[in-house]
Amino acid sequence: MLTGVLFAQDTPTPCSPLPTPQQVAWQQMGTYAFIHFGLNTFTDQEWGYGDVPLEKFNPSALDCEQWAKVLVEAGMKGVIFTAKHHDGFCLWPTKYTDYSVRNTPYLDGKGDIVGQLSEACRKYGLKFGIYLSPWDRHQAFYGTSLYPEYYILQLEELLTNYGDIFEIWLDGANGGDGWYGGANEKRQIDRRTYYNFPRIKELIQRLQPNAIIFSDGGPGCRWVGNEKGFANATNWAFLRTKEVYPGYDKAKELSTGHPDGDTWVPSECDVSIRPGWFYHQAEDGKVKTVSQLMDIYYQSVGHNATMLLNFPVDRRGRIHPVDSANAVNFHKQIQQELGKNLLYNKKKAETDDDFETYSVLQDKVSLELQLSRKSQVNRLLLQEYIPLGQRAREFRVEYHDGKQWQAIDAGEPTTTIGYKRILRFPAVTARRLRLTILDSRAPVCLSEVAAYYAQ
Ligand code: FUL
Repeated sequence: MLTGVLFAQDTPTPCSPLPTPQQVAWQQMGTYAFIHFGLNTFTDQEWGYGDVPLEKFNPSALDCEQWAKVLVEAGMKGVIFTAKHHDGFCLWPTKYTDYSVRNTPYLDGKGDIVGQLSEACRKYGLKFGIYLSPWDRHQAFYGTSLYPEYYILQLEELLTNYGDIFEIWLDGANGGDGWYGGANEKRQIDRRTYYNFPRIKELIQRLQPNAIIFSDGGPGCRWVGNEKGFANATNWAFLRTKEVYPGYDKAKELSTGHPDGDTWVPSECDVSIRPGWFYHQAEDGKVKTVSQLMDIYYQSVGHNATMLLNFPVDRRGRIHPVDSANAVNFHKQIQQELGKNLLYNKKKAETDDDFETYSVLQDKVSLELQLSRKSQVNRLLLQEYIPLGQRAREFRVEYHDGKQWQAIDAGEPTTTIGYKRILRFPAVTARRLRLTILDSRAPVCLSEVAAYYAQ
């Protein structure tokens, strides 16, 4: 029954807030990697205090191409690298501090790991991003008006010398205490104002206009409010941005977003493949399994977010074999589970596997979907054409059991869709499925709907 379904030529009015073209391209990446590596790797720490001697940094077999090859095989579309973590140690030979790779034994101080990784990314077709910790437990002048100047200069180096940057990660963490040039004390800053985020944003937009700026409140994308890798089933790509700042005290809200938000700030789910962000030998037996990674995938990418999967590079300077095996098998499992779309039909906008074409669904009018043959089905993927906004508030999916329509119970609320929503449910056997939008902000532009049988 196609009544009430309009076609692409009747272009619907956009429904604000809307994403920028850069945000749409970013969202389409789906999965990309984080790499945490630095002095902490050699001291078994997560948050270095800022006083670790530089002699400690000496990876024996560092190979950024090995990282890139593993990440490509694991289906990652880019990588964000900890150029500087909270301990203040810089993995590129910055002009602005001695506390960098330039003064370590690694390659007699000639190394530049930001450079080596950005080149490997170019060679293997990965996008490259930067994590530059605002909190710095090394510098004596952290907390004074000098530090924000230092931060801007470092950012400028990173944004100028290493090619295209797809994302800049502005971490909201600040635990207060640190070495601070030997002061060994606690320093509190005003998280809302100290770093002068409007100036940082202006610099990034000037030097790397396509870069997505991550922070608790965006503006490019937002933290999802936890480090477990999941977004809520109900997940809006909107925030009331004026309320949210890096270090936001109501982080739980970020897993759902603000349904009445005024700005497009989609969520990113950051999670480590191990318990820690940095490498610890004691965690070699605690690498997330394929099935754990799949759960995360369905609750991040499948919940209208992206998945930022961290790889703690080990003391040799390599991704550990267990991490790479699990990540590569995870990618194979996604391809196996979501490989063959049983609804594929190139004559219909919503099943032609082309994001740019869509059908417009009015509330409470059912869209019937014909499978290529009677089959078992246990996954359903839905996509809204987000350049026109995120619209669905609630929907229902059903299958025809030969006699009547039966509800499909996905075990979670079928509320928002957004860029991508994937439902998992116990297998049903059907030839026909039915989708009904029950409530929406405006008629839903359904870019794709796909059904799969994951074995
Ligand atoms: C947090 C940091 O404190 C962790 O060390 C890690 O870098 C994580 C991705 O972000 O805020």
